[in-house]
Amino acid sequence: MTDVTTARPAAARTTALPEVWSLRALDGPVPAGIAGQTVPAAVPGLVHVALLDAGLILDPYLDRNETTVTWIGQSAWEYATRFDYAPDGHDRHDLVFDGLDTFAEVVLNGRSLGRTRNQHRTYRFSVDDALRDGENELVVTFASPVAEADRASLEIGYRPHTYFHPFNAIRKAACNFGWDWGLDAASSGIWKPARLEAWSGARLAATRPVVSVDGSDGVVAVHVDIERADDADYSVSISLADGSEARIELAAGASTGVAELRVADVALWWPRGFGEQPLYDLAVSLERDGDVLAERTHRIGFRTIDVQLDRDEEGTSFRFVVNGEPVWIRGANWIPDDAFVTRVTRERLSHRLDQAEFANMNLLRIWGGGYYESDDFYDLCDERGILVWQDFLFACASYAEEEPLWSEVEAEARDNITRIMPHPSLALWNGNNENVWGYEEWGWAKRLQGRTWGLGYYLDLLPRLVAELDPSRSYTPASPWSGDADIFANDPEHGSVHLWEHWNRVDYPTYRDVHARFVAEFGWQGPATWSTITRAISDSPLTPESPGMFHHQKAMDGNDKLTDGLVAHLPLPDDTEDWHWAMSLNQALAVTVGIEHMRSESPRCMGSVVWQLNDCWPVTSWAAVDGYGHAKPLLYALKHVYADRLLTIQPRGGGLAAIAVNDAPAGWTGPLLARRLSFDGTVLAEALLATDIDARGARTFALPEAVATPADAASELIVVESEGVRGFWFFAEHRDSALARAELTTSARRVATGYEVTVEAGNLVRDLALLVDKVDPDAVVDDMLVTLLPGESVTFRVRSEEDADPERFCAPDVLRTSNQLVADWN
Ligand code: BMA
Repeated sequence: MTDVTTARPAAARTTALPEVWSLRALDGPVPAGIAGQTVPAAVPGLVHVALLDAGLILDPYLDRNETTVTWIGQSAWEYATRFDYAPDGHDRHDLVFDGLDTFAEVVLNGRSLGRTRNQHRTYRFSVDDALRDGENELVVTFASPVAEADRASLEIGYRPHTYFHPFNAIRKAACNFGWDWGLDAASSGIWKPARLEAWSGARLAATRPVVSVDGSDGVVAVHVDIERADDADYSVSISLADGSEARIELAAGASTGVAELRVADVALWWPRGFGEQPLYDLAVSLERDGDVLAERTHRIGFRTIDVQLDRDEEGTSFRFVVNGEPVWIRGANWIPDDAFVTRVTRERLSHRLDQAEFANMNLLRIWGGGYYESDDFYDLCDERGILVWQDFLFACASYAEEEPLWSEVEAEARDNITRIMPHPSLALWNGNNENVWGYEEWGWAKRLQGRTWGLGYYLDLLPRLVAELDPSRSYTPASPWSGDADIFANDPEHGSVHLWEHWNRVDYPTYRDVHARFVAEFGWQGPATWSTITRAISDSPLTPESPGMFHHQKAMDGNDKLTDGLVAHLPLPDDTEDWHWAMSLNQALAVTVGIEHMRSESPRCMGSVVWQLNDCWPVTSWAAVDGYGHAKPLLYALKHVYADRLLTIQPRGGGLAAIAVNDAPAGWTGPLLARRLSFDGTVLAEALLATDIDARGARTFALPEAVATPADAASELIVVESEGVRGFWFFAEHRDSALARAELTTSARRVATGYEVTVEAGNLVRDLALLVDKVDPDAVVDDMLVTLLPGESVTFRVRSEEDADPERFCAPDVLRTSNQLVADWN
């Protein structure tokens, strides 16, 4: 046991519990070799991770090993530890668990402290009747989450849900039971820190800084709740880094208070791309007679954030406005970064957010089938200016509103709103993922036979709790959401929309047929990077549908959809590495088409949140970063299409138009050159257009007919450029175009940080990419998906510590082009 705080007589004292406990299976279909064994288990941690660390199970991320660990979620588990306690003079002692996953009973020295049924809550047990001087034995048992979900689904009554288990009958991360990108591996464990807290008189129960901006002043109203063990007079002192201070007096009987601090000429917190992220330390301390009993700090930021859903002549807006400035959202959806989420460290989150920043993103939406994220996640977003949209944890299902769920949801929401609300990056609370849409369109109403389905959470309970605990934050009941319960939730003209028909059934050029106000989800599948696939799957031969590959594709008819989505654009290769490149490229092309269109409709459309940034294991999915953290080509496409300045060519009014979208803080004034070229580089027509685009503005330039009309669609393109920004339009799909074999002159050399690879194009080369992970799985290249006109060249910078032959980067399996896929096929 380690002392975490230095004790003064009256000061609360926190003692961490041991970091390693012992774990054993209690009952269930436990394999003979594991039954009866006790293994060390980290706390925080999960059963799967402990068994993996002990070498008792196969890595479920590899091959089809997932099927060999299903027994774990069907079994009951026991975590046990011992700790010493010596009387410390305090009169109250609590065991605090920040998270128990999920159906636990906590037993101290043989005495049951209570049972839990909600992974997303914090639990505090008073242990004064059970704590012993000297050695204490603490046991936490977990019932099978699979069995408990099944049992609860009968008790509370069937409710429609997606995928394999009734996750909606209990409060545990939905995707832990499998998803269309997820591993079906429900775990158990003490998944967040646990500790013993000793205190006397009173303790700080909650501190909620409600931030606003008043003229040039920053204002923070600090709400404080204490838990009392006596009737003494307490005071709370509050100080802000700028030197301002305030006090709350809590006389006998009073347990809550609020004090306001004002900062003159406050430095505003901005999302990235708009300004700095100044953070102010806010310290709150609970005192009695001058003695400090407890302290807590937050890092706050002063800004206003509104999400505006206003009726207008075109429907209903969906617009993020920060400090009065509309922000065009260049976002991605976020899922848990590991199927065993306790393995996600701050360092890993930081790396993932680096990748989001690399792709020029300014918002992440934490999707409701996962978790309320860790404090580290929000801290890092605060520092970087990445806005956070947080779903409440309801996804793709209907949810009973009866007890015990109603009270569990309320308790969970109170815990998490209070925990997360101090963060300036938090922009929006959202009631659920797709549940209103699902009710309206997926046939749930019939199956529900009049039962509750969750609307009471989204329209009543959750907005009430947000208004009470986090009154300055915006709330939407659902995603998608039209702004009005009487308007179809997924109406593109109203509010947020999820666009899935294109991937599931239609094709990606039809993104251009939708004139949305805000796209909160849309996406296209692609395989993981090659190094990830070959690390996770040992099939021989490895094919798109060999057993391991097929197992790592969780979407319904996923491979058929991949093929259907490819063949209109690119030939379907029969070689697996070519297939891998074609599908990876097509994923990037599809999302590019979608986002260029959405940005071209700015400001009618005010955001794109692509599905999805990350993965939780090695799998074929919609992610831009795969399950081992490697960027897929899509991440580079996002970097291009989310750049501050975008030039795109779009069909408009029967012809073509160049649209310049300027999300930079400065105007864009350079002239715009539009050329129709033959693939051999001959200029067939050109026009010089004057630009004058406001900061954060957009402008449409109709292209003259001579530029917009091809003589031979298969062998011509349009290039528009201005101030180093380029946009392309090809009149024909890749597969129907006269793209020839790429004529490349390459040179590669070792440099201090890795390699430099220079590629010169002798002819038109499309979508040049370096799949550097084939040389070194940890290598990172600075750009990808570059199109070169004849005679142009590009130098790629590869970060790598591997000592490789530089020429490897120029080999045709690494140095990829779409010419490779098309030329020999024609
Ligand atoms: C969206 C998400 C997820 C799903 C994704 C891909 O609807 O909300 O449920 O993983 O589609 O199908």
